[in-house]
Amino acid sequence: PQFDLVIRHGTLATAADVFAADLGIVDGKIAAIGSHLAAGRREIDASGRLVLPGGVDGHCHFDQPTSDGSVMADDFYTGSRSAACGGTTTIIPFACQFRGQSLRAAVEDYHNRARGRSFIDYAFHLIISDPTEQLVGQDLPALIRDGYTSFKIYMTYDDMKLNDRQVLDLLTVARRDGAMAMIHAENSDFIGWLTDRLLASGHAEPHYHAASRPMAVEREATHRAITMAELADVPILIVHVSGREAVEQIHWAQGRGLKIFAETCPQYMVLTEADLHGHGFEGAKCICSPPPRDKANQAAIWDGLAGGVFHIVSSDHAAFRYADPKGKMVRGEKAPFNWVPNGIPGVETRLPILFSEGVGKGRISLSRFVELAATNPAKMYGLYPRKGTLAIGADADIVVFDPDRKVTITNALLHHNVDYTPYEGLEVTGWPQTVLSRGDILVDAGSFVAAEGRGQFLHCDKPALARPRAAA
Ligand code: DUC
Ligand code: ZN
Ligand code: ZN
Ligand code: ZN
Repeated sequence: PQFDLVIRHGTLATAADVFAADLGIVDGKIAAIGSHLAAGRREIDASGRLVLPGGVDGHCHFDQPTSDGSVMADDFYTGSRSAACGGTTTIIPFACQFRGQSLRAAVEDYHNRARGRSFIDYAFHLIISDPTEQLVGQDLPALIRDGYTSFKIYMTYDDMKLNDRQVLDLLTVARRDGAMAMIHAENSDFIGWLTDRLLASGHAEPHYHAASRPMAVEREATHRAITMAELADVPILIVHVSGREAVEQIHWAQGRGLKIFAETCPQYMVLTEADLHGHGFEGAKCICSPPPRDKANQAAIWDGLAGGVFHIVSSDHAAFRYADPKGKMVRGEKAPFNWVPNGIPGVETRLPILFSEGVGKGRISLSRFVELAATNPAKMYGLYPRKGTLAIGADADIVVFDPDRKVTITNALLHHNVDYTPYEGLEVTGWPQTVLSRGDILVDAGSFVAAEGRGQFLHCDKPALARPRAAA
């Protein structure tokens, strides 16, 4: 046969087009898209199915050490398994520097965590927590050259936050060396002050997490991040945008011609602050930062997704087991909210939720879905067109997606190593049926059949989107 694999009679969707075609794979790459393709050694009948580029999750945390004694639930084995089962074929987790550690040592540490473990291809973003002169002058530029072309900057969290001057210095490196800077925008002092006031008046239950990080905290930091990007004259990506006031800041900046990119996550589309209530300590299950807001903010997120303010949808998967002394209960189930590890699982449910709530409910088009979930993340991080689209020569990372399959999300269905999902009981329409990575079948009509460790490390190109305005 001419092809290793042919996917026949599906509806192909890219960020640009939706059309009926067969797709042929040779040596792990897409070799043909057309009608009446010749035979394959194996064939998949995709009648009534969508054929999509595999999802690219540009923001997830796996096996990242923490400073409070908690341990993330998912490592590269369970995390990449969960990703694949949800139709994601490329993950970009973080290599997080701890203070005093060289950036190169941090990267080596994460390579050791991922090597031989990941089921799917992966790249790393850097997290810079200690921008010494050596790092800014030598280490970061060298790593950017080596294919680590994006880094995250935190404006909050005591063990990672940088001050404005440090941020400006790093943005200057991003500009000169062509990296994409991702910014976690929340005002650290505001959070600390609000937290102290809440605790002093005895408001310690999990749901006070939301009151300690109101929208204004994120709005102010978003504005400040935008201003720093303007001063340094470099594009930035604001990650995990949670609601209207931050969307407004970004929209305002974009209207002034600044290259401000934005990411949001499913939790800001379907969860609200009410999910932080629950019996006893259960609200801890939905503690993430920024916190979920309310229905009006969800609507603002959808407006931004439909209208073009947002560029990518990621999971921000940062999972901790609930009933576990190394998880959400690291300080016991009476712990005040500020001692609960931040983050929720979501790498497996990202595509189904965005598809069902977005495409299924008529809020975004199918092409926009592909763009947000796969194409733009690949472009944002220098992996395009190898990843993120269906094109001749691209890696055959493909999802055969059943747009009609109704699923009630329940934790038992998922493949992560977490003892809950924040989306328990959520009904979605649309689920991945068959998932391929470089032509290998990882999920075969719903069953996970991948070989451990087959995932390869991806060196990222310098993203075109990171170029300053004048050079664009
Ligand atoms: N917030 C973060 O900033 N990172 C991981 C998870 C979270 O909730
Ligand atoms: Zn963050
Ligand atoms: Zn409340
Ligand atoms: Zn994160």
